[in-house]
Amino acid sequence: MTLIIILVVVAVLLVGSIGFFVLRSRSRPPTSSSPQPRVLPEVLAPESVQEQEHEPRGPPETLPEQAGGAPEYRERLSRSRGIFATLRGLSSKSTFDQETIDALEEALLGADVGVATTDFLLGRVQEVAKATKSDDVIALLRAELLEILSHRPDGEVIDRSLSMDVPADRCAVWLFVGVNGVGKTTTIGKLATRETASGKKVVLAAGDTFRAAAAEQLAQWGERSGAEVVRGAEGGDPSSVVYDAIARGKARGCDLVLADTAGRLHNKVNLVEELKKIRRVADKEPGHVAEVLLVLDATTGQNAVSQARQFMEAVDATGVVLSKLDGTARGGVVVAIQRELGLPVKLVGLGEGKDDLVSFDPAAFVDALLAP
Ligand SMILES: Nc1nc2c(ncn2[C@@H]2O[C@H](COP(=O)(O)OP(=O)(O)O)[C@@H](O)[C@H]2O)c(=O)[nH]1
Ligand SMILES: [Mg+2]
Repeated sequence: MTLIIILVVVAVLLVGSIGFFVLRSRSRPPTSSSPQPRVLPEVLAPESVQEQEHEPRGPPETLPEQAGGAPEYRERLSRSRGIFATLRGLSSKSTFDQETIDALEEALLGADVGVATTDFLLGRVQEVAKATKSDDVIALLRAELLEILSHRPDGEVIDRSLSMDVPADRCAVWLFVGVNGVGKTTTIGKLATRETASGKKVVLAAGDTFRAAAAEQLAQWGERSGAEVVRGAEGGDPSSVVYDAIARGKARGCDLVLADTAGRLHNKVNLVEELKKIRRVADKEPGHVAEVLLVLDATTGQNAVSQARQFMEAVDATGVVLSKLDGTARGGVVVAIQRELGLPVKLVGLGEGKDDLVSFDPAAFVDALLAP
């Protein structure tokens, strides 16, 4: 009897442990020998208007006031400057050899000047080096970059001024366009600060009605800068908001309306049509569109150039604001924008703070990259 009981207990234990091992092996994660589903990277169409996802947020609150006002190009462009370190190191050499040419090419491509403009610059620098028997690669590059950044191909000096040129009794409107996340609202906030400080009466039009948070972000900049903000309902008609802002501005004797727009809609055609409509409406009495500023994000490098081409088809931009030049090594894109698009880069963003928007200064920019 005892023997039977022992046999039954052993049998039960045996069956239990087999069941346990079977279950365990089923729930084990697949080993390297088991095939895994491959996750393919999402392919982005290069020619589509790509937007950068972000939650609109208000101006940074804790930024220290800058002691000297405007930020320093050299300090803010330290990452792009880093790309030119090898080239700067070669500048004192007394021969213009293959090593120098390779370092030049590497620096230009590394700073996202782009293939076409890099080829152009390599050709020009070598040509001038030969003709003048010069071997100072930094001096040669500096001169060529300044030429591209200061003159149009027809030789005319590039005009970077922001126009307030409007018919009598009209209110000047500066319209800001560009994809989501590039820095339109922040640029408007910084400009509102600058223009109100210079004595202008400024009204901000919250033409990005896509999300309530966008108008809220603009409202915070309005509060900070002392500019009045006109906003509509979420999902409302952006043209009406812009028109209301102009009418309000006109009634209160304002000098300038800065109009924000949404960088995204359900599709590209809608966005383009919407922008055209806003422009038409803003140009009606009592408004007059004096600037259409295309905001591009420097951290997107060459993609900013293709984005710009698409916007230029849709709206007649009068200039570019290149944001986020700080904190990116891709600062060379400004050279490609200037040379390949023929649109003046009027303003650059060197940080998130209210004083971090400056007029584009080619000499300060080039020296930030190349000066010892
Ligand atoms: N570092 C840096 N950040 C910036 C600059 N301009 C804008 N930003 C940031 O970029 C983000 C998107 O800006 P926002 O103005 O909301 O873009 P919008 O969607 O085009 O209106 C925000 O977090 C801004 O603070 C800049 O010049 N430098
Ligand atoms: Mg915005």
